[in-house]
Amino acid sequence: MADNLTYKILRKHLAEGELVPGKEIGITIDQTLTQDATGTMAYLQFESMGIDKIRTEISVSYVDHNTLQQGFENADDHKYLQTVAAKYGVHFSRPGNGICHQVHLERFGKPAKTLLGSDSHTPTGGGIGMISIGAGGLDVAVAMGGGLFYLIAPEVIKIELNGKLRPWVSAKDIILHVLSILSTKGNVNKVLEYCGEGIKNLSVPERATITNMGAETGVTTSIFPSDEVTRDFLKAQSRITDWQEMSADKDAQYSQIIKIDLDQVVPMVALPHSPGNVVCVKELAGKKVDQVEIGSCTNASLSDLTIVGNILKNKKVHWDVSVSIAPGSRQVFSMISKSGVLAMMIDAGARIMESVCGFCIGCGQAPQTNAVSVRTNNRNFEGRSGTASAGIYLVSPQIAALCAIYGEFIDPLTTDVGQIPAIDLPKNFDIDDSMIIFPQEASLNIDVFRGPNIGAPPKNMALNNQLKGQIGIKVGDKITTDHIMPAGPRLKFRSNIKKYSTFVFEGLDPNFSKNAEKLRDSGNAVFILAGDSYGQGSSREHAALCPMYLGVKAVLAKSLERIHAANLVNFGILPLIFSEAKDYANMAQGDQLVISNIIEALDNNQDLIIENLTKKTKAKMKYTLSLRQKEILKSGGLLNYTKIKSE
Ligand code: MIC
Ligand code: SF4
Repeated sequence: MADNLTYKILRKHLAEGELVPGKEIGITIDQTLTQDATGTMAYLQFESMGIDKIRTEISVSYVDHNTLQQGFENADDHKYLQTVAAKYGVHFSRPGNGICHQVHLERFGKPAKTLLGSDSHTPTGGGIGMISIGAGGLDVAVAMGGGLFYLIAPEVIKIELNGKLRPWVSAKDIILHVLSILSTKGNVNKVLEYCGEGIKNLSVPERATITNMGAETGVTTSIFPSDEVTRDFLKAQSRITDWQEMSADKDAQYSQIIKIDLDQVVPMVALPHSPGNVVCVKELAGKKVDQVEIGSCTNASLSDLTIVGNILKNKKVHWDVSVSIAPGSRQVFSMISKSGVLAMMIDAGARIMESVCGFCIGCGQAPQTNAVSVRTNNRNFEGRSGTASAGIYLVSPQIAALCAIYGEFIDPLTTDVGQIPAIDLPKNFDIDDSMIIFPQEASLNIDVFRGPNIGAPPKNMALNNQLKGQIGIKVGDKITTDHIMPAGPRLKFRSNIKKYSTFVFEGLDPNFSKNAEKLRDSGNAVFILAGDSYGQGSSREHAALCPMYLGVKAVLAKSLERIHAANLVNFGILPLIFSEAKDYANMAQGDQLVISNIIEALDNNQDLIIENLTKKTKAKMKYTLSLRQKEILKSGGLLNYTKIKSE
């Protein structure tokens, strides 16, 4: 049977189910990664499973999100992560070693393997030819313990790249172009598989920019074949033995084919407040820019920053623009310092930041009121930067560097900015893994450090046959996990669910959590009413865990995003979809609802009926749940389900 690359790797890892698009399958996971923001909860959940040691080939715990240490919380959490990693045999990448996806690509990613990460940009690993999927921390904890990861066998879309990019046009423009075709909606349970002669001219980090930001379309993952380019990258990382060739069979089948002529791609920009609002940079030419931020797991590789440095060389950043640069990893940081690129940046007037997520997740560098902030990362959700009134514009490093110099948007294809500097990249990267703590047998008896910010993960109760309660909030389309569970300064409370829960929906309704708690304490269920694509963006399971803690029992939406829908199930919250959109329109915050006969309906695959006592109407709700997921829901979440199964 001729397989595409995705199915080739999935077939090798298939442990349960039938590999047919649309059906639920269980796959084995070779590698996992966590980052600190989702990691503390993932390891607390892992600990509660009572397993003595991880069972994956390799699991890595990165600290890259919460690195601003204002107060004890983050430092305490780092120590918890370090000690818990040592105890269970997890590699620990210390704060400052770099952003999880960048470091994983450099040091651990392997073609043909499966990687599950508690971060939605885990598909970055697709750049090296692995099946890399983002999931909630609890799913990653289960995988670390040797459990399967369940997903819907995806439809695979072939993206054929032909030709060669023009000077000043880059990999970022390719993925922005793809986003302009696919948008951020309607791509759940699909995989983007890249091929065509055009990929030969794309390095592994460039491919990784494309697979990284593929997450914004909502697909399960994206992947490139493993070829000579992959081999050269692994060789340069002194990891040639990790290479193997992998590509699709000749007659492989795809559900859709998209052809892109790279010669025709132009510099693109995603306008506020969605990565799907893509236009050509030309359309913004002349628009004033207030801030430029270069970095993140999308665009902070050695080649990205070497190009930026050379564009800035012997120039000064515009007097009215604040420019910061954060290298993607310590390897990149160290190499640009030795090559002179760092000096080019400093001399131009750029502010140099730690190699962490930083500005991308709103930890520092919040722009001024109403700012036009030009950034090289992957998300520009409203308020994510830390300044609600600012607009974030997502571009390539090349365009960001031009904005830094000119103080306005410039299209280098239609304005004469000179030739793009030619850069020479070294044949070998500098290898120094001393900021990674490798697990040692001797440390297995270690005491795990727990600061006062660490609280045990709350548990849910088994699902009731009837839910009676109130709509706690009504929200519109494209609500992101950043809307549900704000990051930035709130991030440091992620290991303390009671405290973090007080910020649920903070920006949309500051009273939500107080009201929900009151309802919960008086024995009422809380319902969330949502439009299309609810739960876009990050993998943060706190967007399900904290609402669960506040008494949310069901999300009633027009449609739901993959990772968030899975997280809702994992925490025992019903993910329900309106059969008719008009029912969403007819409901309002405060409406009293009853859902009856839930268990029987789930068992018999029947729609659930919501009775709106306030409006005296009824609404039919659908759901897409596997048998396993129904059992998880009935048990009150994945932790309860796993316990019941092992008894
Ligand atoms: C993001 O880019 O939104 C994050 C912050 O990395 C999240 C993870 C998180 O919420 O901690 C993600 O992408 O999953
Ligand atoms: Fe970090 Fe931003 Fe990448 Fe998320 S998208 S992992 S916050 S750099």
